Amino acid sequence: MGAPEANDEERMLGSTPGVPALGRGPLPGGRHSRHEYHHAAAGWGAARSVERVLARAGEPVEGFRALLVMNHEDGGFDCPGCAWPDDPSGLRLDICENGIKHVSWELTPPHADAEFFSSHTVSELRAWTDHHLEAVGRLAEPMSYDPDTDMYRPISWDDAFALVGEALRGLDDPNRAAFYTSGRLSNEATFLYQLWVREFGTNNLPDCSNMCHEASGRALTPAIGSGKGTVDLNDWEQADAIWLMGDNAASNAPRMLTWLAEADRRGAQLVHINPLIEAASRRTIVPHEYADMATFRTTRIGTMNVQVRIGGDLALLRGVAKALFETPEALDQDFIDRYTHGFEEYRELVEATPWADLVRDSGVDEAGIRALAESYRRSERLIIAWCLGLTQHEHGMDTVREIVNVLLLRGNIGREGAGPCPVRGHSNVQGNRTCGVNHRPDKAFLDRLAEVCGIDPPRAHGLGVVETVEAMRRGDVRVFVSLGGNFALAAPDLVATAEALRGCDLTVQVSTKLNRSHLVHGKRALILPCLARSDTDVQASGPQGVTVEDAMSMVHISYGMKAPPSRHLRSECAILSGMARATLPDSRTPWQSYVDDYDRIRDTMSRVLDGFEDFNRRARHPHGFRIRQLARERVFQTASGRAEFSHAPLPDDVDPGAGRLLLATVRSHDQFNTTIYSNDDRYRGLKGLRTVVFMNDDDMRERGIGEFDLVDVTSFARDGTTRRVYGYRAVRYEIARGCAAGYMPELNVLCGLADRSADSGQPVTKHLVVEVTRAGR
Ligand SMILES: Nc1nc2c(c(=O)[nH]1)N[C@H]1C(S)=C(S)[C@@H](COP(=O)(O)OP(=O)(O)OC[C@H]3O[C@@H](n4cnc5c(=O)[nH]c(N)nc54)[C@H](O)[C@@H]3O)O[C@H]1N2
Ligand SMILES: Nc1nc2c(c(=O)[nH]1)N[C@H]1C(S)=C(S)[C@@H](COP(=O)(O)OP(=O)(O)OC[C@H]3O[C@@H](n4cnc5c(=O)[nH]c(N)nc54)[C@H](O)[C@@H]3O)O[C@H]1N2
Ligand SMILES: [Mo]
Repeated sequence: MGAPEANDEERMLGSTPGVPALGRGPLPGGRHSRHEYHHAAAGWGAARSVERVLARAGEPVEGFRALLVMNHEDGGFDCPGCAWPDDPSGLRLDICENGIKHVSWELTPPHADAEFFSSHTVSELRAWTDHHLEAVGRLAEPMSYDPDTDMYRPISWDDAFALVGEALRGLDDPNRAAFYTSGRLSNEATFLYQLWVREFGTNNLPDCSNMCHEASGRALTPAIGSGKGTVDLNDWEQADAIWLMGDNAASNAPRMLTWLAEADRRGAQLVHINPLIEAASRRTIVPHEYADMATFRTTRIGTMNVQVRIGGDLALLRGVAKALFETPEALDQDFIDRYTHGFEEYRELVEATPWADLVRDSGVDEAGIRALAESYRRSERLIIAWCLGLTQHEHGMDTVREIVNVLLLRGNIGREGAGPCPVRGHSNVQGNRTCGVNHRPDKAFLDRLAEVCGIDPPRAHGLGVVETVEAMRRGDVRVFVSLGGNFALAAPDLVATAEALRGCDLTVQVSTKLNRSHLVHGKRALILPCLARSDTDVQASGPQGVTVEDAMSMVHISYGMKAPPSRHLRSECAILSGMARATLPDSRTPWQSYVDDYDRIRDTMSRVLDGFEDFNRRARHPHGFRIRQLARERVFQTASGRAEFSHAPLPDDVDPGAGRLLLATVRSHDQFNTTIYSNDDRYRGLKGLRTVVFMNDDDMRERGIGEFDLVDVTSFARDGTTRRVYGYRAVRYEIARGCAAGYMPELNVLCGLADRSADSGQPVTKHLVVEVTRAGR
């Protein structure tokens, strides 16, 4: 592993013709390999990989102690990884390989300190890969960018807050600032954040949801009157069919494997709908079954794999509906009559759609679609779960609504063991929305906020992620504040996003680890280091807990367990209150009192937020509480007061054009979004390489491309512009014909700002139109 070189920055962008691109993981040693993965998902390979990560983190004993209480009812802290719920029965140990990686990565020593920053210029650090930046360790103290030396220098908290306040008060319009959130922020910090931002006077609250499940929330609301799923883990125990659409559970929600394996054991139908055949669709050892791991006994999971083409899910679901309509007894007519609206129109639309169109658009033959419908017909209770494979598309909202349509046909909403289940990403991304991070807040929420908090919140909608990048590029947004996350690498079109950030007067990053967003900064820049979820948080009234909401609307309190790695760190609530006071000197909001005792934040929240009554008491209940979900009780707060069938036309963008492919950007097994642990992707059988394009054998042969050949990838954006990465490697994979896949964030280069859904505003990062050619041609 060599030292980084100056042109490595270019190579990470893949922008040098004829030179192999560099991934954002550890510097590759030049060796990469491919093997078929025959073992179970989450078996011994997972255990060994955990060992390696813990060894690297350097604090195995502390690390293990923190891990063993993670996700447990008595005093543990909530896993900062994915949003899959804990097991309320406590019967399942429920820690997973990837959760362990995320926590141990958080528990690293604070080596990103003043000494570190005084030894490296920012230009020098830019040539480091993103893995190396985070591997430095935890951020140790507040730092401010000094343009004269091109280095970050220590700054006191008071001076940092004053700088933020001054910059914001100096703007001629509050809408010239934007405030980003990544989904790890606690509910309490989220509430303070949006309160500060709205009291300051803008709704510019872009968040990672804008790139993640925005389509799910926006589609579910008009369909069932709530933007959230209706199921909980009890339903997962009762379902006799579970469809997993566009979700790589083995890597991204490993604790779900437990539930899939149990469902399989009781004979439930499990269907994986994905253009890639992923590991979780075959066999697994569920994370808590250590005895099984010792004996290599695997649990079969996956009764059916439906290899849809990219963007073909709506057509597939409509085909299922078409087959169901052939046997009226398959429909729950009673439910449809009592609880739904728009059924006849939907039936006409479906019946008028020829099989040929459905087969062409889904990429699944008629027999395959009918087999799926038959499986549904045989199942009494169906859960349809989905993740990014469905949302990061132009027609993501229509597809989510088609899921609801298909569930409604057999009365599968509002009863045990059935319903829609968006699998959320970040551990608290759902809670961020509930607690007010939303650039399109509804009137009722703003009215309550105004009344309870005595502020006058702005009413006009604010900017989402891509709109923020565009506004920064135009010079309309001058100050950018980021609570967690890594905007510079997570947003589309990395080159345009970097230009946008560099144009700002001030960028402020509240973070735990060094990342690209600290190096791609505004004229002035601050790094404000905060406590992580695993750190103890002591304020005037004593140790503080914070709450999160999981993907199934369960809210529970969590306490950090470990002494903070540096005494200079502050909690997110304290940093927010410091920035708020400096920005709003005349504010009547009791900022300091909120920080002294988070119960006071929760008291205010209980008066503003629906379903948070008696918040302080209920959050301390052993497993917290479930936010009431009316759709679960078949009360649909929609325009008609019933669940709404939708009537979208079939998407018109499934054919990328002659010679072109549709490319989906996905995660490897060894990364958490922009945090890259290694260059391996165990379940896909790949070692030592991230700059790859997974392709179908026939598509490779047609282009004269062999395994590991160097290829260039050109993308065609909607505004007619093209983007290119050079020096990637083709890898043969069981992926639908005409489709390709590669890793985010490397391939974010290929997604133009114009490549976003007109419906949801989401970048279409699972639906890029590309050409793959042998390198140098
Ligand atoms: N370990 C780990 N856990 C994570 C994360 C992580 O990076 N690492 N990220 C977290 C976050 S923020 C999120 S949002 C989730 C993401 O969880 P996932 O949604 O599982 O993430 P992706 O890797 O983007 O993969 C999406 C899946 O969609 C499939 N797909 C692509 N296009 C289509 C399509 O057109 N139709 C269908 N049906 N499928 C398609 C891909 O083959 C892939 O299996 O995971 C969360 N959990
Ligand atoms: N092409 C493409 N692009 C994508 C996606 C895709 O599938 N394809 N997925 C999108 C999705 S689903 C998402 S959610 C976004 C993710 O976008 P982000 O949420 O912006 O990115 P992360 O990589 O999760 O952020 C990691 C950083 O968060 C900071 N951090 C970690 N823990 C904490 C904490 O407790 N507090 C604070 N303040 N900071 C912390 C650390 O400094 C770390 O470097 O990316 C999106 N971008
Ligand atoms: Mo996400």
